[in-house]
Amino acid sequence: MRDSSQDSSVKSPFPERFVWGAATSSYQIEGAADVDGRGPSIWDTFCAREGTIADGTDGAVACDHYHRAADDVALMAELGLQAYRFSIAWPRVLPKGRGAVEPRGLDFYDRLVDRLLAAGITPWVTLYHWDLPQALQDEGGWQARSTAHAFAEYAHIVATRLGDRVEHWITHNEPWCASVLGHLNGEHAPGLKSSQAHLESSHHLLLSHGWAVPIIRAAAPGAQVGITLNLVPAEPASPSAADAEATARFDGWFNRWYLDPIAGRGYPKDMLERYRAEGYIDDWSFNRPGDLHAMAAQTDFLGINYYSRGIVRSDKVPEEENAPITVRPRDELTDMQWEVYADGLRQLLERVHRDYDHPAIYITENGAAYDTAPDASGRVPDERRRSYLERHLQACHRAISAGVPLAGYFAWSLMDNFEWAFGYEKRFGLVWVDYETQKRTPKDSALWYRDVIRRGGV
Ligand code: IFM
Repeated sequence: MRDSSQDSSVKSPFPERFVWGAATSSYQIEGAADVDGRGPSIWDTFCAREGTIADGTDGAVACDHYHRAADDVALMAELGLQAYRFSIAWPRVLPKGRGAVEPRGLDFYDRLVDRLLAAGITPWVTLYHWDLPQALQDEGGWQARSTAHAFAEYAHIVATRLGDRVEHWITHNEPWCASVLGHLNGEHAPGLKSSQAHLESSHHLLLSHGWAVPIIRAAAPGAQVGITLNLVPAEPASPSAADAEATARFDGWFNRWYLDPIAGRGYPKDMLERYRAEGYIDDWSFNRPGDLHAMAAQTDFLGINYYSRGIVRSDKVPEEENAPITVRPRDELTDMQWEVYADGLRQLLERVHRDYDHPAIYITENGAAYDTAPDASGRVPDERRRSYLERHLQACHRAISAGVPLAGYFAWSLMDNFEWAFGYEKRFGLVWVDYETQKRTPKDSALWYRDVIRRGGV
């Protein structure tokens, strides 16, 4: 138990009921891809395609969490976590995406929830963290409205089974990534590169979120339900009008396209005008009457994933005609080449609170990839991660002091894992994973985080 009021070394005590946790996702840690009736997901298919994953790997074994869940929960307890955010693998529960349920898949999550509760750790369930059943992709994936219907069925099945014990539900993780990286850039599964697919998929993701919220509430009365967005605060690279316009566009594309509909404002008008003026897509018929209303289902919280800021330079005017750049990234990058910019988190939180006024906000992911390995003594001295986390928690504290209803923080990630198109090369974990032996070693940052939790602040 913590008692920050008596610990004078805590300079930034957090509210008494603040939730301290860590997060993972199914495809990134579970492995056991062919075990207990799990169907193939779009990530199995994508990884099998030549050249999609930097180190040529996949999630077939990953951290083998499926077989090691009991030990992993014990580790979480040792680290003092109060909450654990994990995702359900849809193809474990419904191998074909809809229809026949695989009881062994559901049983796995049932046991996981029981183990967490027995260890005093609150489970936070994410329903979709990108591992769509391949069978649904074969019918059009998120471009098809039928996938949103299948998601509603899946949400009902999972919430009915776990809803007597799980009180915190997240419908989707980062619909920007699923729609942009998966359907526009082709960097993520299913690997499409189409603007039509981009907007169709984002529409059906948000629609399925809206449909799922009342379904979860009905199956799990009293549950807290929300969605997690990855948001990037954007700044113009110079004071020019061109950079201001590019920044507004970036913000609309990255942030407001998701924030606005779930807040009941529909799609941002300026973005609709831009897309229409540019002829970005031909066919808007996916947006049917009533959809925007459904997307705006009342939620209990917004989950935000924050990693870095965006500094935006226009590509619409020749460089020599634009104003000189005045804002540059700080000279501190993680292994993802993402700028470390902690105050962006404070700015983002204050902005989202001011503009959208959600009843509660949780940081559902924040963390950094650094490859610090165990030293000769077996210790993992990952000072850069510790410092990253500390500075971002200080930013959270400043936001709370400014009135933001920030109610919890989940470090990304509990353990090193499969970092999507980067394979196993990027390590975000608080816990080092030796992929040969599957040995877990808490890094210095994990031990530090344990103390932060115990003392209730940094
Ligand atoms: O690993 C991912 C996670 O799955 C979603 N959010 C960002 C993380 C780091 O890239």
